[in-house]
Amino acid sequence: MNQTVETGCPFCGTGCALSIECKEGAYKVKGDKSNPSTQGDLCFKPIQMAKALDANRLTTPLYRRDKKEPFHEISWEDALAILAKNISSLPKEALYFYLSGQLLTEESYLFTKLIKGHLGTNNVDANSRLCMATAVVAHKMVFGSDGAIGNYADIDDAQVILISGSNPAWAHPVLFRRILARKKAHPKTQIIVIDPIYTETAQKSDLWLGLSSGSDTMLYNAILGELYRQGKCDLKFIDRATEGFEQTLNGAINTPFEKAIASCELSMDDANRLVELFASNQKIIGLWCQGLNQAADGVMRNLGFINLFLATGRVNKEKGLPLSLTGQPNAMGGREVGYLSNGLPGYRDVRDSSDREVCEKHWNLLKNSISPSVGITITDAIDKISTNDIRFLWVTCTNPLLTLPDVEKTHQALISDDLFLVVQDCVLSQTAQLANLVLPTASWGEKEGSMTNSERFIKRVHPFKSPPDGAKSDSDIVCSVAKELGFTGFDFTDTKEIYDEYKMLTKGRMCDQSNQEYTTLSYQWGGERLYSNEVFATASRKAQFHPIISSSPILNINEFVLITGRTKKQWHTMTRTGEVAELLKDEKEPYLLINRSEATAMGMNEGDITIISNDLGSLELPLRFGTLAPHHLFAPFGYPQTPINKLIPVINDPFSFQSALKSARVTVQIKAFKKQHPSCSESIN
Ligand SMILES: Nc1nc2c(c(=O)[nH]1)N[C@H]1C(S)=C(S)[C@@H](COP(=O)(O)OP(=O)(O)OC[C@H]3O[C@@H](n4cnc5c(=O)[nH]c(N)nc54)[C@H](O)[C@@H]3O)O[C@H]1N2
Ligand SMILES: Nc1nc2c(c(=O)[nH]1)N[C@H]1C(S)=C(S)[C@@H](COP(=O)(O)OP(=O)(O)OC[C@H]3O[C@@H](n4cnc5c(=O)[nH]c(N)nc54)[C@H](O)[C@@H]3O)O[C@H]1N2
Ligand code: SF4
Ligand SMILES: [Mo]
Repeated sequence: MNQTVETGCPFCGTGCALSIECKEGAYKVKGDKSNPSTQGDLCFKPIQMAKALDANRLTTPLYRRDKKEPFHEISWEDALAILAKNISSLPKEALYFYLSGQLLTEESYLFTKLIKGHLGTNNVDANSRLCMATAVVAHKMVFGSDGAIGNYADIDDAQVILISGSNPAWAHPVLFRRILARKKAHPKTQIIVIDPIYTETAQKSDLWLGLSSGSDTMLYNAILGELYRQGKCDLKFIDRATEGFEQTLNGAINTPFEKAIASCELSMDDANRLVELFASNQKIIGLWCQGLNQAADGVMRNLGFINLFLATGRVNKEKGLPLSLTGQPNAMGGREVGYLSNGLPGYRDVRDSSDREVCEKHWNLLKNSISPSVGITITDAIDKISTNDIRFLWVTCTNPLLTLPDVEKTHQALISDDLFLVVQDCVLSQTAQLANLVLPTASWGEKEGSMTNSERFIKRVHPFKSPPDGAKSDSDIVCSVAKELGFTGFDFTDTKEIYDEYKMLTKGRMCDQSNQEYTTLSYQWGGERLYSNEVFATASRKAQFHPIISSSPILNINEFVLITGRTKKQWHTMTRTGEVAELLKDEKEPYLLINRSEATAMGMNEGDITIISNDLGSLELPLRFGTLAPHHLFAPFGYPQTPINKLIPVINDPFSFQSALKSARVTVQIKAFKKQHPSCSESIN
């Protein structure tokens, strides 16, 4: 078909709207200039991805009863019957479902309706547990509801752009371009980066605070205490619109400023600069992502960061605000439909009886069909597979073998003879390779639906090509299985009908979109900013300060902090972007980033093969030099041949149950010198 199709990018949470020119089976990807959120900008990932949409695609369901046997191809009819039989033959407590922020809203909604409504279990989680769970909890604690409070336009007139634990130059490129555009238009704009690594974002900033990993809470407490000492907190705003300041401050001023800053391994000049900026009247927009979310004290890091904005009256257009960056393209939509183990559509909660009742009525279910108990999280589910309490796992649009902490533990659970593993994916991912049943899906460019981006902007996605013969859309699969199980309420003729059913569950809720027309859907729920009237979604209608418990990480002698994160061109476990030559340029091989001086002191050089290890195991990686805080290393986690999560223990934040995936303690030693190493050309092992 020769035509132009409006759709959305399937990669990061920036959520760019795209316009695809289709001509004789080739796709030219451009930005959709008519979209108010991303204004026609885009990066190279979707442009290049469009060249390899058909690479390695699954086209028929695969099945084996015994995981040690090879797969054989089966019909969809048989696949659905096998799936339904396995679901109905087990008690609902033994079922578990694992979804993804890369699914479309309609798909996540259907799964939620099937699992929480019809099957009556909340044993469902999404990879948002590894990504945004911490930010969700922090938003609820401070503002009373999930939902990022600001919008991208706040970048355009910000005087200070404070980025902590986020590398948007790689992970949110279009947003980063918007930041650089602001700087270009107003050179006095200050870009400040708090990150143990001198990332590309830090390299383009005005000030890099290369703090020691894990010292964020110490830093934010220290800045808060110093602002107070200098009389620079906005006491009128604090009094008028917030609660909990005094208690929070008491904790923050405990440690003397100099001592706290020294323990973050930062200079007093840099810390004072941060205090000065918060003390000024300048508009500050604060952006953060996984450097604050994926930690054992992730919620505390989020709260500590947000406290600085609350304390200086920064929750508005004039003085700025904190804006949490979302990772996946539709993690926001998934949160709105309530796909995490405690949620229900419209930001509802399974623990609330009226929330349950509304959904039960909407779904024509009997009262008490929805369970009031919060389901277990994915890392708990992995434990419960090992103890045989979970015996069925259906994984959709995520590759947990490589992305959950402790790969060996996950592997042992997934290969268990007693677990029936279903994987729904468009390619044979590493997780799919361990399954009993593989369901081939349509993918980006082949599906109809909607997505919400990081600034709460909802847009439609449309197909611009047909899926390979034999692949079904995720929505289709859920509806077919539901019908096979004998449930009614899954007879939709198109995704409009699904959305129209879902949107009524948002009526009167924070994420209200009930008046929106599907065909013209292009809408920022909540308006430009949330809470601009200083009325918050908490019980008292006031924003809540929370005291921060600081924790300083302690390293043993010879230990390093291994930071894990992304590469610039690849997407997570590379199942799709790994098929595109242009996106593999400079990123074909995994690597370990180290400070040159530390490597030299250990007799290592660039290109040498190192062994990094800890209690969980070891991995071999070639060395690259970079600039990091002392005793820090970095390795990208997505390379299947060197699964970094082999070295990440399961340690979860106690409030969000998000895993501390951002770092692990390791030692590093040399395995082999690079071949052309001038002093030694042979392997020492
Ligand atoms: N190219 C590309 N883009 C992506 C993705 C991808 O796979 N590839 N994935 C998307 C997804 S799902 C997500 S969640 C986002 C993630 O986006 P980001 O969070 O920006 O990316 P990360 O690389 O995970 O880590 C961010 C930064 O946190 C820093 N950090 C580590 N420890 C600390 C600490 O203790 N304190 C502070 N302040 N910083 C710390 C790291 O050094 C790193 O630079 O990216 C999205 N965009
Ligand atoms: N150490 C460490 N670990 C991490 C992180 C980290 O920073 N450090 N980050 C965490 C974060 S923030 C995230 S978001 C996760 C990401 O982790 P995952 O979601 O597990 O990783 P992906 O590679 O994005 O997996 C997506 C899967 O969906 C498939 N897929 C693509 N399109 C479709 C579709 O339309 N339908 C279906 N059914 N399948 C499809 C792809 O082929 C792929 O197998 O990783 C987490 N793990
Ligand atoms: S910035 Fe993110 S959403 Fe926009 S085109 Fe790039 S990957 Fe896609
Ligand atoms: Mo993520």
